Amino acid sequence: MKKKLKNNKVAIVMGSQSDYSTMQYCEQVLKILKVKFETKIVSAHRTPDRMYKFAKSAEKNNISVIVAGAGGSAHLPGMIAALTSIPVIGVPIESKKLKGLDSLLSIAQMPKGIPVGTVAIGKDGAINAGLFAASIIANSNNQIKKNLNNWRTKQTKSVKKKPK
Ligand code: RP5
Repeated sequence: MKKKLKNNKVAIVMGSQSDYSTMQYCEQVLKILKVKFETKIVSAHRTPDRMYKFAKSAEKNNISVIVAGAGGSAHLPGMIAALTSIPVIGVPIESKKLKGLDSLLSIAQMPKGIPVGTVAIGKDGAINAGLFAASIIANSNNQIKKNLNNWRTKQTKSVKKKPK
């Protein structure tokens, strides 16, 4: 069955305002690739009702991919993934005490049954989450596929043959 074109939106969520300095890089990538997105603060432990409502209504709100950034004992991506079958990409936020290793392990080490795609800790992860989300959308949207391929071609061309 062909996916309806309107199902092309990415939701970027994060556990705290403090995560935005990292998650803004995901927004930047989606803007460049002209992927529609919405951004929200949704915390699994501080606003559990908001998280539940967000995840349960994501499909009817035409969300096709969820990017969830969280730090510390980062259960947000896994909790959202448990509430919806929309693909969830988790971005481990760099935590102060353990430098994000705690976030990475709690997102990546999901027990079998509920998968969460996991990217690198911090800015690189947020950028790759945007690219990953765009590549999922590109499966059913030729324009986004074109934008993504152009972006990659540009990246390839920007690599010099010799160091200065
Ligand atoms: C998590 O706790 C958030 O994802 C954030 O990374 C971490 C710390 O939050 P704040 O204390 O900075 O609000 O919920």
